[in-house]
Amino acid sequence: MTSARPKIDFDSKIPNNVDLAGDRKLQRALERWQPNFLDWWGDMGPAVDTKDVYLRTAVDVGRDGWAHFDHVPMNEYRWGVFLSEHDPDRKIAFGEHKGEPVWQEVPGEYRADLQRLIVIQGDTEPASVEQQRFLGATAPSLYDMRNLFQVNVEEGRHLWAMVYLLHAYFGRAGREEADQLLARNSGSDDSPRILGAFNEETPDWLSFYMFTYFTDRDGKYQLGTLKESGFDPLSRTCEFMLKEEAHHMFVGTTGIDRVVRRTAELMQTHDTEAVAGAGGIPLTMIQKYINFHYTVSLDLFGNESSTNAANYFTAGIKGRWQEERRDDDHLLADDASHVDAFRDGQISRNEVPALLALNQDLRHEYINDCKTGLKRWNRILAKAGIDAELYLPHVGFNRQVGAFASANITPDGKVVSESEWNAQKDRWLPTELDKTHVRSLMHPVLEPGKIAGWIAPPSTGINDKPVDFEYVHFQ
Ligand code: BYC
Ligand code: FE
Ligand code: FE
Repeated sequence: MTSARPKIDFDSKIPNNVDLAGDRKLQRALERWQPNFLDWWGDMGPAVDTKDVYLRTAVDVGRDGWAHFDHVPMNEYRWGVFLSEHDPDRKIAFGEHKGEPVWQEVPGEYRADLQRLIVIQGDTEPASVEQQRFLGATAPSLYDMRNLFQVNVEEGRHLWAMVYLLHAYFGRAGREEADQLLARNSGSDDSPRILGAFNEETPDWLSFYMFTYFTDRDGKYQLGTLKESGFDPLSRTCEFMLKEEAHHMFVGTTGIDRVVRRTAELMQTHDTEAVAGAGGIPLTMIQKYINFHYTVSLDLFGNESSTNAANYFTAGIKGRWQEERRDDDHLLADDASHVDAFRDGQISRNEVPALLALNQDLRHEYINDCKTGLKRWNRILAKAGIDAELYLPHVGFNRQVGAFASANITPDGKVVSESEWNAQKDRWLPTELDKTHVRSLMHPVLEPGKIAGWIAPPSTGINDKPVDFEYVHFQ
């Protein structure tokens, strides 16, 4: 078996390994979209003026050595189209086309569904850049500022990844959708982003770390299911995106590590839980931020019982997390499963056909992964001799989508009346006062190696550079 690795063409306007130069019509269409992207980046992307930033750029799609690090001016970042290696023997792993060769073109009967999935995926990428637009102005260190911008340029590239698919495979309708991806904006009244979490604000760095921990992790799981797709270009695109995604989650995980570590230090030094006065973020506030970001991210998995998800699976266009490692028939036509439900004011479960339960299946994988972070943070607290634990709230808490959307459930899983929920919610979710406190700590620290007082320094730098490396240069 040969596995062809198309060479990356870096000389053309749009770096790519999809032989754009061999399809002049497509190349011209994407080159027409490119200035619109750059205008959008200028208007909605990072608002801080920098000379250059120590960024990683994708230069290959293989396992090793796929990235190159250097200082580059942000608007000269080489956003490109990179698909992972082509496997000519790849077969569809699930659904009614199981065992058939994967598709290199869009099957007519799945066109609308595939386009919808690609548009939803594509919509989240620029949304996150918009949400994070102003964070650079209050970065706790140059190291963190660099990580923010790395995440931003890569989310921009993920937009390119979806726009390429829309242009290459969905004709005029795809080109129109590609334009719409730049026309909707996070939080806009008239044309908001499609999914709830992407219209929320990311106004401070605690929110940013929570977002990259919890919401980028939804990205990891959704991309993981699209990587299974029978539509091979989508699969290969997502496989490569997942490589970049790992860093986004690293930023979230270690960011929260460092906030928790600093809070623990301040608690010890001042011998109190009330570290706000000492310039820290109290554990109770960190918990409220976890509660918020975790629950809006749970909503991103859709309804517990979903015919959309069943149809995607049966069609072979969206699989399960690690489909090929599942020990079943990959058809699920005869299987049953349980999904969360809320009935007669009680948390309960419904038995449904397994095909309908795929959103919940993915949410379940996601929740287990989220737990690893809580373990880490609680280990940091335990090591510091602090007798308190952070936790994930009950799956029904604060939900706007799915079975629990109409329920009032406390973080520890108790059903309460609406008035009780309202009376207590300030104990569970960030209040204006909490947000004001966190915002009040957000002052930029621009000296190499220095760090803001509310967060511990990172343990290592990026790409073997020291922590005090000049990750960002200013004009
Ligand atoms: N907000 O049958 P259901 C990322 C809608 S993140 C608003 O359960 P389905 C990233 C739903 O659209 C990954 N609406 O839906 C992270 C449907 O509408 P229609 C993004 C919602 O289709 C950080 C209706 O409710 N990628 O990459 O099974 C930074 C019925 O619901 C929401 C994807 O999501 C919501 N939260 O599941 C940067 C992958 N939830 O058709 C990037 C593609 C549901 O009735 N998307 N609805 O009008 C999908 O696979 C699915 O569309 C969803 C929803 C999982 C989102
Ligand atoms: Fe992304
Ligand atoms: Fe991401």
